[in-house]
Amino acid sequence: MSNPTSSLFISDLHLTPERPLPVRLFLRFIIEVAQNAQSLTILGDFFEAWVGDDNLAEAFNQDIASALNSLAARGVKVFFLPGNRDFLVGPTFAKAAGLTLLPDPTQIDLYGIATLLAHGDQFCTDDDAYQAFRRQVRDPVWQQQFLAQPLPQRLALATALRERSEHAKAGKKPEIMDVNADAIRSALETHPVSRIIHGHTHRPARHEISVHGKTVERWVLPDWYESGGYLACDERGCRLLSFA
Ligand code: LP5
Ligand code: MN
Repeated sequence: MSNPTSSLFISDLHLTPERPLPVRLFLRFIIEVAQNAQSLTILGDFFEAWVGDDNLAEAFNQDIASALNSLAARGVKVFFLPGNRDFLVGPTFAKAAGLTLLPDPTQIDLYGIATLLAHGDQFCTDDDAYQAFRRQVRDPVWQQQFLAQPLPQRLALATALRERSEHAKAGKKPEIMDVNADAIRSALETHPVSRIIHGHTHRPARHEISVHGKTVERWVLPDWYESGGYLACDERGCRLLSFA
């Protein structure tokens, strides 16, 4: 389902030259699906790790930015809401890729339905170690200090952090890495929407929540490790579709 009146949502591709399958899938997805849509919104963790826009010097990142730019050139609007891997994406990348950056979360009107877009990590409030880490790396002063370090040092730090993260996750119960129901309800108090779309947990599904007697649908996007997938929305509603 992709036509000039549908809006597509993807997340958690974790693109890196070290994992060619998702890269190939994404480049095909652009030509076969996204090119024919009205918009493509990336809900974070598009890159395996983004250590600063000066890393656009790397050919791989240039190629990805150009691929995204081809959509803008065809009139497809592209939006990017960052995740926990690529929250340092900035205006230089946005310009190179022809896209618009969105804050996390962002409320939109999607074919008349108030919809909240988020990466999803902020809802995983049972994961205390992660939330403490998140507070540290989202601090603007900390980010400035990080970005002031030479690029090779930042890349090495990101690799070390990825390893620590994988090690830490292996020792966590799966349920603490899912969203917390109260965190979702609290987001719905601030943003009284009828639909939430997010990624991060890699647990693609459609959930229904009842809030003050109103039904809210929560769509969770898939990752792209073994096959791709996306949410396609139009005036009739949303559907999760796979792309292999
Ligand atoms: O990413 P994913 O899905 O595997 O796991 C996340 C949480 N992990 C992270 C870390 C990222 O994977 C690494 C990001 C690297 C790129 C960023 C570059 C720019 C910043 C560079 C900073 C040096 O987000 C993981 C969650 C999981 O989601 C599920 O929700 O559990 O959280 C963790 O694993 C965090 C650990 O529990 C705690 C980590 C402590 C590390 C402390 C080091 C602090 C030192 C920082 C400065 C060197
Ligand atoms: Mn994530």
